[in-house]
Amino acid sequence: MNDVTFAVLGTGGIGRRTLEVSKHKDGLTPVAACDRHGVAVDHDGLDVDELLSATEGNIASDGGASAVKETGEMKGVAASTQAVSTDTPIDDIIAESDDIDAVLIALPNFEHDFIPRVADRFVDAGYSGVLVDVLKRSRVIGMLDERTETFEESGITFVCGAGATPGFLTGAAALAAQSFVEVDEVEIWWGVGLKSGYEDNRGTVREDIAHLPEYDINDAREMSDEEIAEVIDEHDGVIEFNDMEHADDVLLERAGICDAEDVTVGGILDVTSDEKPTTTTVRVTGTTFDGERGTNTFQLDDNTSMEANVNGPALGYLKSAVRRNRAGEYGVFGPAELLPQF
Ligand code: IKT
Repeated sequence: MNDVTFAVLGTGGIGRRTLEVSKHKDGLTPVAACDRHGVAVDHDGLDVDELLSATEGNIASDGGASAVKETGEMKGVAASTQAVSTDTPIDDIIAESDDIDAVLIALPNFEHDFIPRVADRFVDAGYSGVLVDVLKRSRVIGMLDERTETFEESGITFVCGAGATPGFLTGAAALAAQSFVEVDEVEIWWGVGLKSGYEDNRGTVREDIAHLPEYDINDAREMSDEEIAEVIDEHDGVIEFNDMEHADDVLLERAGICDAEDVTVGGILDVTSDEKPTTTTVRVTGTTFDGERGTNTFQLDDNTSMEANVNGPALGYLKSAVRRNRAGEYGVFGPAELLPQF
């Protein structure tokens, strides 16, 4: 497992931080990255520092899906000396994908079927390997499940929801559930402080706003940066989310741990501070074989950043999926079914 090559689709907060985290991981070589207007490929390994400094501070508010600012000056990946401008970035990566073990899809998913459709393009091109996404919404998992047979025939191992939540925290819930023979409730409660990280993570914030009761995913996609800023101001920079449609529920259900309706996800986002406004906690309540009722609790340290807690696991699940793929295991997997590799 010391020879895993991977590509990143999207160089917003998640795409770029994944590249950065991979520098600290043994045996993971990033060989391709793209955004809407540029693609960089080097099968011997990208120069991550150069790519990061070229893209740092110039991503667009859609989280890296776009790369041209109002000035018309080329920004994003196209600004890297390793990159070329392109109108077909995903196809360009697909064309190079024969030698790529895994592809991390780090694109905003404002249209629910967007990630499944990206997967279809890899299938149509004959790709066999690993696809990993960090999607959030419960309803997308069914769309991927429908493709299970196709992925199996293609030799694709697809890991869905491999960020923090769903992802890391779903996996933690699956471990915490092992004490019980009956799980009654899973509560996931996250805290994110994003003062200095706000610019980098505007795509994630936009996705979060779609979870507020007054908005939906279409509103969030269409809103201007100013309108997003107004929503944040209306909440004095601290927004609480309850009953988020996060795929942790269906991912825990499909792993046989509990019913989807017994899972709740919520949290607090504070863009006025880098401190977490609340401790990220997973509480799993259930009954043991010998009749005791209890709650197992898993907490993240307040000092570990969202970037660390999303991108470490995303790469951990990617490595795990490559191992499965090499062993001939194909289809759709969730984070409650795989233990991420370190
Ligand atoms: C995600 O990207 O996984 C979801 C985001 C929450 C991250 C929780 C991180 C918790 C922590 O670092 O303590 C959010 C819903 N966009």
